[in-house]
Amino acid sequence: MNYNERLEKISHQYNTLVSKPNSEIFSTNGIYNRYKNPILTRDHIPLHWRFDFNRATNPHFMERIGFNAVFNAGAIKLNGKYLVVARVEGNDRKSLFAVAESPNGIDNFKFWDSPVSLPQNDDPDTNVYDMRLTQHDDGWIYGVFCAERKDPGAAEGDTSSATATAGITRTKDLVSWERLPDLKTNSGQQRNVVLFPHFIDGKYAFYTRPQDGFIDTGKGGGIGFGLSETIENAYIEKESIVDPKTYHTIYEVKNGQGPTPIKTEKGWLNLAHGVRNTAAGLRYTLYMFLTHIDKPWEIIHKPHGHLIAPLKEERVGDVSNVVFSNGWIKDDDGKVFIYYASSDTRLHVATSTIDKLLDYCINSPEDKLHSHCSVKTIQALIDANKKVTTLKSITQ
Ligand code: M1P
Repeated sequence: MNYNERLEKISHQYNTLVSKPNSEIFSTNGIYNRYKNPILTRDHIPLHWRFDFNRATNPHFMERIGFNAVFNAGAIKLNGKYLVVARVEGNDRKSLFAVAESPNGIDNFKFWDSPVSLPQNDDPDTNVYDMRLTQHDDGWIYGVFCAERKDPGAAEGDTSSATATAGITRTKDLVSWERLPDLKTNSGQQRNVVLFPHFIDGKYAFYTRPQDGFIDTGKGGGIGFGLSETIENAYIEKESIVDPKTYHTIYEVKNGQGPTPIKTEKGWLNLAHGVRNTAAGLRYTLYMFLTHIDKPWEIIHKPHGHLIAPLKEERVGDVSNVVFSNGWIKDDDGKVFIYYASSDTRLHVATSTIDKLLDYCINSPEDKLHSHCSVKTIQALIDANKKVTTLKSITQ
């Protein structure tokens, strides 16, 4: 194929993909609906980020800059548009942030003209990812993300060890970003840090995830909570654990807060990821809990197990058996758009409502941590159902 033929074919494929309608899939669990197509993949990356369109310098119309994946995205609704700040990973393994916009939250996501140009501090980061967006009481939209650097204490020849800290940036429009110093805590490292939207006792409040190492949380772990006097030099002296990692649960190895919690009349809805080990490696699933309206560090309801686990094609990707979420949007009518990524490869949406998610959190049984207790919970439902006429009518 010559330059013109390739240009025409690739442009046609791209335009078809980014304007493809999405459709809701029937949900047997009734809690949320998945959608037929991922909302963003590496093929959604604009062609002018990838190809040199100059015929003289690129006569074969070849791709010059390759992208590997689009996944874990922060989300916000601004001026009527559904916006995600996605983790875009290049073929060079570097992640960056890029804003994509949709008119309805479920399809037609298109990246803005350029990726986010994130300012650097005195100690430049090597890699950045997983931004959580928080519209704060102070008037700014904050992006808190993982900033990764080579471990300065790594032994000679160790070219893998890294450190993770929480980077902080703020904006009013997702176009211009101001970089603030990274969060300081007394834990070894931090990932999955989320800024709470309100001041607590006049202080900035963060969900944290203290960890001893870059991947292993060690004696740290669990979703933590702590306060900082200022955001310009954020420092948390003391973290308390809101939701600890726990033996024989879906968050046995580690867990992390997902997006900024959503305020409801009955408390704060929280979405988090839990990680357990298997013979096939780590398995990441998403779970929920409800926290006290005035004490967002106190769990008041927590359903057993996962809400979303990798399903069918979601199970396979660069890091298989993973679902991860760091963004959701609540609409004025109570609809909730949950943006979740599968296997560190692509981004999806699932929809629900505040009513359904509250019902799920409040009325699903909790994990009683033993098989024999699970049997009792199931038997209680069976016994109750025996008295219900709808069950009688379908089993006759
Ligand atoms: O690869 C799965 C996820 O691993 C990390 O999450 P956590 O710190 O909880 O292990 C992150 O790198 C995340 O981006 C990634 O999706």
